[in-house]
Amino acid sequence: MNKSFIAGCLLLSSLISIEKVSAQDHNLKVWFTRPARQWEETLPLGNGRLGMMPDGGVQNETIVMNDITLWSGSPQDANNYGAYKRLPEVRKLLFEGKNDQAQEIVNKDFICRGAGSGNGNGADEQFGSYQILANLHLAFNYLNTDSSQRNITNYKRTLDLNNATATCSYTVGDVTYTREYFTSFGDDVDIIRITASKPGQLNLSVGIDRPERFSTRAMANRLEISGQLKDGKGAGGMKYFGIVDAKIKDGELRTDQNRLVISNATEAIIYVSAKTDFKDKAFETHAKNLVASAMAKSYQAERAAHIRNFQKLFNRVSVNLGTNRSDELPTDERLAAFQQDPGLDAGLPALFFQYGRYLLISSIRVGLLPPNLQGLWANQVQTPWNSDYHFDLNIQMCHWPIEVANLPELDLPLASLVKGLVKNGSRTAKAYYNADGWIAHVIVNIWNFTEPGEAASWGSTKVGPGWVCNNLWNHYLYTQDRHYLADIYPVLKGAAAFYNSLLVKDPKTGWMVTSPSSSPENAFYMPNGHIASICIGPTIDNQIMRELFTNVITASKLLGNDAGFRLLMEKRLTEIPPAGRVAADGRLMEWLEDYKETEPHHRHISHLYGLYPASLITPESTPALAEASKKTLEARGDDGTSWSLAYKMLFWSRLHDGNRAFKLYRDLMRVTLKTGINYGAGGGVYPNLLSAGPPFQIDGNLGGTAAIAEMLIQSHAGFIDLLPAIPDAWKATGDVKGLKAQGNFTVNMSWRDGRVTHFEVLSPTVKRVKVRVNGSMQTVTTRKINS
Ligand code: FUC
Repeated sequence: MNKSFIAGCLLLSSLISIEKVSAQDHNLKVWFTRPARQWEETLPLGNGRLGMMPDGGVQNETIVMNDITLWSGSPQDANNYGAYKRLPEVRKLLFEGKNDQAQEIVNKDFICRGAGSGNGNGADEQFGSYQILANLHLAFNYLNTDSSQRNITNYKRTLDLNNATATCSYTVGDVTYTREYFTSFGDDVDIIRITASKPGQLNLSVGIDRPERFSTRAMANRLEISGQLKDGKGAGGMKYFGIVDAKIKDGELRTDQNRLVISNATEAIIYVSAKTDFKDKAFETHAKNLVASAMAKSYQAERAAHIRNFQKLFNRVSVNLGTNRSDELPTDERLAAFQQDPGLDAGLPALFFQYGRYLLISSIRVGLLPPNLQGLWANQVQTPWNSDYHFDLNIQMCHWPIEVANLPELDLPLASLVKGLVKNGSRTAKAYYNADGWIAHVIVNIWNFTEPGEAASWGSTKVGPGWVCNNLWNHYLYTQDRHYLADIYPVLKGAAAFYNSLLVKDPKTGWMVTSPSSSPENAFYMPNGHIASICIGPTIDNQIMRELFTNVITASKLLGNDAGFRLLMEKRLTEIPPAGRVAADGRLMEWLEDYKETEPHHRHISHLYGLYPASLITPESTPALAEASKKTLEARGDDGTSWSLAYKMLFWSRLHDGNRAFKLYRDLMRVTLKTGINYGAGGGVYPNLLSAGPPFQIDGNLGGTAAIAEMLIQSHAGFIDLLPAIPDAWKATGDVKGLKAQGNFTVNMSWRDGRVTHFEVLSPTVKRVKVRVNGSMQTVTTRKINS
């Protein structure tokens, strides 16, 4: 058979599968038959800057509004400049095995000055907190309806992922009311259209407020809200400004006190525009211009522009994992049914996967900020952990699905954030470690905070620069964009230079190891029974350096620069510890010494960094380390916070155990309504499918999305692996279109009984690429696409 004939068959088969997929995709809905009882049941809308979460209340509706730039706090210098002088002392104690004494010094001198994150409650400190922008209140009355008929029927509340629009409808008496909400990807405003099925039946008032630091005023039939947050220094911090305006059909629009009052209308379209002064001195004018521009268009034109722009990204990928008989169930009931029999609803994981893509598009705008711990959705002034950028896993996990899920441009705001940290991070590197390069420790905010946190046990971890460089590098691996590589090279080099400066020679092993360091958030028993976190050469540092130094070498060769630094990196690779070592009990060692951990089921499993996101450990290239990784996971146990469940799904996918990954996915789909901070077992999702640590953290959604992709396709080991970890539950039949593989390849495939029946690989120029299909390695020719 000649090649073009094969390509033709593949093309035809993929076209057939595309049709099947799009039929399936119409069902991408999260929906309920009652209003939300708490925020965690509301529906998230977002356009990368603005967010909106309507609760669908019939009498009173609260819509939580957000702007991703709205932070309290301010830039600061909390470095302890003398710290590095105590390094020799700390290092000596660590070499002598006196980790607890070393930790005392770290706890005193190697932390930030001042309040730091405020123990995760930094809203009033200089660190600040990401905050709610406002609550929009809609109060309805149904006066025209006879009170005996005021029962509510046909209630339905839906988020449709296909068009990034929420709706809510219900019937009161003989009038059906419909609300449609979207955060426009057109004119960058929030829009709510409310209609009554009979003329003149719409009566409502609209108000806007926030828990603190605001004033509202009504003028010319519109509302304005404005205020200034705390900067943590006793002066004024970030300013914000918002407008609520409306267009009505029939009836009357007026203002009363600080509310818009709409009477006897048939339709009302409410526009909310908001801006902050984050990098925008003319924010008030810009907010006004946005609302004017949106209101000058017809509702249908604005809605069409919104959907068109959203779908440019969203429609790149289709996923069908088999039967989804539960589409007809409201999402809360569907989640309950899934726990009973997860095999019956392959539509839920497909929905969850696309929900992750939807959340990424909705919470990231190119040119602005990466998603924070809650994406951009927050209903408090003091959000959990300040909703900051946690650099010891969380921010990185949020970016893991981006490339494989074919949304590469959404990786760029993280690269910008990291580039913006280099200046402060270099100052911090000098202050604490007299080091070259840059470091950001665990807690990072929009004010470029790079200092350690306020306690040694969690706040002085050093994985941040290397781990985030893994994300930056990943964008290059998938896109092959040389300009981008040249742009981020100084960031990668600066991170590598930092680790290089932190190395000392361990007299016991002869290896060059980081000192002082720690394995993120975990602690161990010393031989004397004392507990410590501070150590030398934790496994994750060794893995991160091995990966980062290798990437810097590769980049410098590709870019033809820095031969001297490259030589140093090559030398270091021969001097640092290996990517993993196996302990007497068969597990991968978390530390250089075989310490016993204080929490055997700890949520972080940082020493498996080499398995995911790095590719240092694979079942094929390092079978012994892969086996030790399995033992490690078994000992750690399956339970944990939502992000920990998602991470374990990823690990098992890399170990090619699809059923175990699927079991963890089922655990991740456990419903909770709890909101208190949890560090242990019991993570899951809220009824609206947002991940519950608890509290709501978006990392569990995005980590879970990455894991579902990882079960279907992998490309980290030098070839494209199709269905590397497909669970029994998805084997019967399925197809995907548009997933990406490293090397800028796009993959379409379908399968039956767990075996790939058709596939094709596309790329901008025709290439030969290795693909593992149904267990056998093939070299295939790609089909050319424009991209
Ligand atoms: C790390 C994790 C916690 C939580 C916090 C935001 O500290 O250990 O579980 O996710 O980040």
